[in-house]
Amino acid sequence: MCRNMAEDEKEFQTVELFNFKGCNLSGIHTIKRLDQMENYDVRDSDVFIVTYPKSGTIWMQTILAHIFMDEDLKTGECKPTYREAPWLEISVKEIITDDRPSPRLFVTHLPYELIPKALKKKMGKVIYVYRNPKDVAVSFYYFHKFANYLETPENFGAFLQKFLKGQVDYDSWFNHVKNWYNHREEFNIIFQSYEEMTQDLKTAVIKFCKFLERPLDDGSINIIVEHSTFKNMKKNPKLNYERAGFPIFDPSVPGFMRKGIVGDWKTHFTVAQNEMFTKIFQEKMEDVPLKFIWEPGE
Ligand code: PPS
Repeated sequence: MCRNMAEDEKEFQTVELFNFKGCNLSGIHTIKRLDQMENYDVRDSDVFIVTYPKSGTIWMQTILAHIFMDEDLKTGECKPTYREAPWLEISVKEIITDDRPSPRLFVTHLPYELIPKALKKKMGKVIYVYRNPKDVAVSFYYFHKFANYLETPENFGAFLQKFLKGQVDYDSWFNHVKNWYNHREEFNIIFQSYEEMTQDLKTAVIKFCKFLERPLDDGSINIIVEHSTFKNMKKNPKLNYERAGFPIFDPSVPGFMRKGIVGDWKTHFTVAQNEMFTKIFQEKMEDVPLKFIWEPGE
């Protein structure tokens, strides 16, 4: 159920979505903050991790925090990664008057249309991580059970319909990926597949270091890869978000670090759901040449 919201700030009270400039968003957001972010004062040294939800955001937070905090690498000591690379559009007040030293790291799920305008003039750097949308849908389904600010789905089939129609926080997966990709010339941007990170994380980390002009020796890169495995992130409270956001999350439900695998959709989609999804994907994404990996080892 979507509704229009008055153009003012509000507290989170409802699981209903509201529409902001054409994008469905959840009650965790405020209009005031979204407006502020469109004109955010981006520095050329800023680095933005951009993802649709459930596409590997906190994984990238961990990797980039480690790439830039290299003196902490040996001990693994760092602030929680949601402090090292805070959310642009969600109420961490410090972001408004953000005087962190450069380079500042940010994460955001904002669609192309709502991103700070300065980024579109090639200010800052963007790493856009995308994941196959069948696994995104499954991960997002469980996240709806975990996050109290999102409507608990009746069942997976009902959720999948909403996901396909963009009746979820941050709207349509298809529009998100397509619009960021189609406007790529406006940004300093690289695209990274989640699945390729699961296959060869070291190559991905080397690619990030090169793009970010942050040369690290092989030993440091190996440490980053080791700290960023699913197994190690899951047991590290500074990396796994265990301490972030309570009470907006239900601690009895698997949270941010759920399974971290490729192809979980195969145990959730019926044959009919898969056929329908594949058809819609092919229609909507035919002009987007990004490589999608649907199964392990593909
Ligand atoms: S959020 O809420 O949008 O910020 O979630 P996000 O971090 O984008 O995505 C969560 C999914 O990413 C998986 N994840 C990982 N996979 C592999 N390796 C590592 N290190 C890793 N860290 C997080 C996490 O398990 C979620 O996927 P699912 O399929 O739900 O397990």
